[in-house]
Amino acid sequence: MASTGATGRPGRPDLSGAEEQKRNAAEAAAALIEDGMRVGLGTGSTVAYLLPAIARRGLRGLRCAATSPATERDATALGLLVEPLDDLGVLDIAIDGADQVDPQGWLIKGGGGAHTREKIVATAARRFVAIVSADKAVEALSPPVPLELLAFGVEHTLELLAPAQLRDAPPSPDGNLIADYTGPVDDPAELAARLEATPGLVGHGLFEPELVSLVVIGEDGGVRTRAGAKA
Ligand code: DER
Repeated sequence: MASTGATGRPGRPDLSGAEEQKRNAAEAAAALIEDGMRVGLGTGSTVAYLLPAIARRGLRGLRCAATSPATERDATALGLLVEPLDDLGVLDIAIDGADQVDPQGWLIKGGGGAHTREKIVATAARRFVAIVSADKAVEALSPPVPLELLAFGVEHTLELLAPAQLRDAPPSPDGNLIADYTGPVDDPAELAARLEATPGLVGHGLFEPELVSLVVIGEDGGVRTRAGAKA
């Protein structure tokens, strides 16, 4: 018989600390989804709680776009309909984890290397909701900032982006290399502009506040939310 633990709910085991907080944030965000919505699904360990939370709701007519092959596989296994982003048009909502969230609403994403597709999906959605455990809410952003780089001329690109180094990670699903910028992140807007002006950069993990509609921060026993700058 499945253990219910102190939660008293079958299939919902007791968790503690950051894992419980991730689950609380994910379940609160899953509650924002309604029948018939077009939904962007992020990638990572917090989204691993989101996918079953969405599936459990038994909503009708959901159409989802995934930000990674892993999410597509996991969502499909849970019975969610996953389609190419370009078949869905504008998404109603996208929900994803983050590595850091600062008080101004900037995010750093890409710990799992999926940040380029994640930013495309976040931008394709009317509402983008970030779900994080409480430790991800920081006073100031700090390195690393994940990067995705074209393989062509990558040593030259890394010099332009210095300090930056390739990550020991597989290429992205789009065949690009994953790297990290390791310098200061004192002015995220200035750094984002510098990264975007560098030839060879495909994507970076700084998400500006204007991309984010809501941040759901999981806590022990609940969540708190912060409105983002995107209406
Ligand atoms: O790799 C990513 O971009 C993830 O979304 C990351 O930002 C959050 O991953 P986590 O939920 O495993 O911490």
